[in-house]
Amino acid sequence: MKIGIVCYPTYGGSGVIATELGKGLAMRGHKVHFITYAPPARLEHFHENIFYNEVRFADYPLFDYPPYETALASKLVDVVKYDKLDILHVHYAVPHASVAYMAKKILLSEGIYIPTVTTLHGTDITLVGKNPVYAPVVTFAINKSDGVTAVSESLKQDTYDNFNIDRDIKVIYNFIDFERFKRTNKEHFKKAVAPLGEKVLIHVSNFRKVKKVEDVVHIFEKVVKKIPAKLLLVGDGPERQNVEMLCRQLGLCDSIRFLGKQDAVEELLAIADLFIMPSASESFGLSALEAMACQVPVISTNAGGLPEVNIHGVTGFLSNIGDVEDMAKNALLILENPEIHQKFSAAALANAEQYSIENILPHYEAYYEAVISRSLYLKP
Ligand code: GMT
Repeated sequence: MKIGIVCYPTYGGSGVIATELGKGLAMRGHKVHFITYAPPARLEHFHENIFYNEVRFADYPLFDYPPYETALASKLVDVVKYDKLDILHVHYAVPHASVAYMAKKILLSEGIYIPTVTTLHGTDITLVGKNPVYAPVVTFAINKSDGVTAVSESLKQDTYDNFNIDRDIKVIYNFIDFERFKRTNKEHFKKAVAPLGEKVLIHVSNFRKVKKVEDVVHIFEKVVKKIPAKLLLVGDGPERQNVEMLCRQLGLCDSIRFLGKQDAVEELLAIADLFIMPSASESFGLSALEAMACQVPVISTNAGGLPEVNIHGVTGFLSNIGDVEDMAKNALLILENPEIHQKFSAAALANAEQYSIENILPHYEAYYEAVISRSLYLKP
């Protein structure tokens, strides 16, 4: 198949999944065209089946904001037409689903039918998309996609609860490349971070409010009162400064390291004893899955799709949003008991294995084929 992939090229989970999906499809012989405004963060290497089409903006003094949607729709029309794509897969509904619809209509006026698939990732539904500022367009565009997928059962339900959706949504879970995310021996690195054998807690996110990074610090404060520990905070975003201030107020600066955005997250996970994800909303929790693949148990909230990924009492523990007391208690239970830790680490890996790219990617291929054959009769 010739597949067009639209996503945000930044560090967000939707961009990661879209890019890894495209890379995986290219390895399986499909031609994959990424159509984004910058090279996707995880698109590091050349592959003969991968093509990168940059969306360019024509600036004009009248514009306070460059018209991203118009530029993207025009680029989609161009790529679909000249590279003869079979299907267009857009990730994150806002604004990609409505842009795909616009491109589809333009192409139809020229006698070309391009089937579109929209993958709902999380905040496009739970936060941004349901805002009345965007909701009518998001609802319309989801209903007009030829195929719609969501990354968890919880997100599928949230979509039905928040929007007037009259079509089926297929759940295709996030996935992981075990070639990359696996526990490796990084003892030298662990010694540098935790020279006295302290336990290493880790949090990875884009530091948006929804991630509740301040709760990570509060949990850590309770843990470090009981056992020697260090906290690694990986990622960057709008809340970072507030979190830094909180660490200073609590006098924890010596025990907490802000590492900023990191490419080789798996190397950091390889020295971690526990992953903390206290999100207020999380459709799936890809970074928790990455941790589990590296045999790191997870302390998380029970928000959104997290209970589908982090199995309570097996791969980690779930608590109510904001219940830092409970999350700290659970963290200590795992960290203070080597046998429990070992059991949870093994279970984390075992549970993560069902989400391997080898297991999940064929679901996307089959879904594309179904969508394409369903829309054959729509071809002009
Ligand atoms: O919140 C992020 O890390 C980014 C965000 C996105 O859409 O780019 O991630 C969402 O999509 C990921 C991939 O499907 C999911 O694993 C995350 O759980 C989801 N984030 C939220 O729902 C807050």
